[in-house]
Amino acid sequence: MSKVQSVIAYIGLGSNLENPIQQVETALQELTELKDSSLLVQSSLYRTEPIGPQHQPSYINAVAALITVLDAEGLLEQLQAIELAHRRVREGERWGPRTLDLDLLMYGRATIDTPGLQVPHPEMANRAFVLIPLSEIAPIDMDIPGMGRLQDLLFSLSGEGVERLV
Ligand code: A4P
Ligand code: MG
Repeated sequence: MSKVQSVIAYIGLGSNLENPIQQVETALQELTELKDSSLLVQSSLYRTEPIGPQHQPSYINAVAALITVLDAEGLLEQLQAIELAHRRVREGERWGPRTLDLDLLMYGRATIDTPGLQVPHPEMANRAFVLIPLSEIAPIDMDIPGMGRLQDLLFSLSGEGVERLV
């Protein structure tokens, strides 16, 4: 029998429409039911100021870690199916409001650069709404391929506009 190769993947969750707290909590529940995967740990929820167009509601963000035997493309497919189930319509302006956005932030130590999938997520190093929840659940000195250590990225970032919900 061949050995199963499991991978740890980090998922970013975001919502700013139609009861965002519930959208994110439901999505976390759905991640626990993902095939060939198990949810290891999830961060707190955060209320965050929008990046991009400012004329949109604040977001609820969180980050989760999964252990999975899906390949990266298969995992993205599963994440998009959850987005669809949250009735997300994918045609608004770039970085505009959404009921649910699931980003594949990291897939083990892989670097992927195809038209449909870039990993690590190209914007994650610039985003406090990703790095702050990530630092709750990942080793603080984790190296993010091509981007640097989590602690250094956090240090050069303002945490303004990111408030942890209790
Ligand atoms: N895609 C490529 N790489 C990935 C990846 N690593 N994870 C492709 C997920 N998808 C990936 O995504 C468009 C295409 O990206 C997908 O079809 C997939 O093949 P999308 O989710 O439809 O588009 P999008 O989310 O509108 O665009 P983008 O550039 O991914 O936006 P982001 O980066 O997700 O940012 N402000 C706050 N405070 N909090 C937020 O969560 N989110 C955004 C959206 C803007 N401002 C925000 C927040
Ligand atoms: Mg996205």
